[in-house]
Amino acid sequence: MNKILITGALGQIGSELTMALREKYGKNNVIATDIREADSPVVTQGPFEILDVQDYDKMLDLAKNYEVDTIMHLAALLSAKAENNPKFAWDLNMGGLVNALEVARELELQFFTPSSIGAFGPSTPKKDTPQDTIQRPTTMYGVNKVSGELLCDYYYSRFGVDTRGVRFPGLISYVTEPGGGTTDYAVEIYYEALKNKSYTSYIAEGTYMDMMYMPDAINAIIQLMEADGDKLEHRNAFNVTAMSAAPEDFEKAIQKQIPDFELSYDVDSVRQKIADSWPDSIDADCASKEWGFKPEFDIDKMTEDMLDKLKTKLGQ
Ligand code: AKB
Repeated sequence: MNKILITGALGQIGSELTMALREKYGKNNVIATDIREADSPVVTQGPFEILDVQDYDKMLDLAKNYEVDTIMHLAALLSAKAENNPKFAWDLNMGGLVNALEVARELELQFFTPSSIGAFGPSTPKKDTPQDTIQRPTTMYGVNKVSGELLCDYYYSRFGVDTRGVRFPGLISYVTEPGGGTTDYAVEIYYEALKNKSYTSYIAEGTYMDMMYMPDAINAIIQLMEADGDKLEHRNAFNVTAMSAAPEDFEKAIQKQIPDFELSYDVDSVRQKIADSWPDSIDADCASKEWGFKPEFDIDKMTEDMLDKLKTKLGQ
């Protein structure tokens, strides 16, 4: 991995991954692309191009012109948004993925794309969900993610494309807010804790989902991409997680820093149904064994850092 093209670079993962990769591989070696421009260092501090991932010809041209050897495909609609617009989600999530895989096949590039805990469904074992298990998701996002995992495996076995990926849990970060996910409450809660000392959760008490702090997610991507391919058995959809948490766990962790913080609930049935169909806790053993995955942040360490960084961001 020397020269990298990123799609969806202004999204929640992309905006931090782009900057981390530029730091490590040199700013001119990381070409950020997104469907829109924004006032962001991703756009101003290195190569940036407008790209709609449904435009195969432009994606191929950019990859050729910049002579990249790796493509990281991040552009996608998240779970709640996909559920509101399933046909568009299929077109964007699957159309974009197949275009990116085709570019990787054509130019012999290394390839990364994230899957998600959304690739599991109600018939999946809920606790310590194994790496290889039943995957019958009941959301459009989940259908996209399972299809994507299979498609990446197919491009590896059929065409020899070096495809790699992880199943991300909810990702928590202070840089860019997620948009349209089910786990977004776990980011909003920190903003509201600082602004109002209170938060109303759209996810019910006692609903456990896996979560991870963004620095651990960025390290996981880089570590997996740099791992010895011969040692990878699973390649495309490694379970990764740092914690299994419910809203009241965030409440307790925040109260250690802001004692008068209050949590209340006003459950959103659409997102609650999605959350209820996902595992409570996944098992990341294969990622640890095959490429040394080891997250650094638990909920308390993450909360301390998150509140600290957000205070600066919000000018408090
Ligand atoms: C979402 O909630 O849709 C994402 C995910 C877990 O894939 N954060």
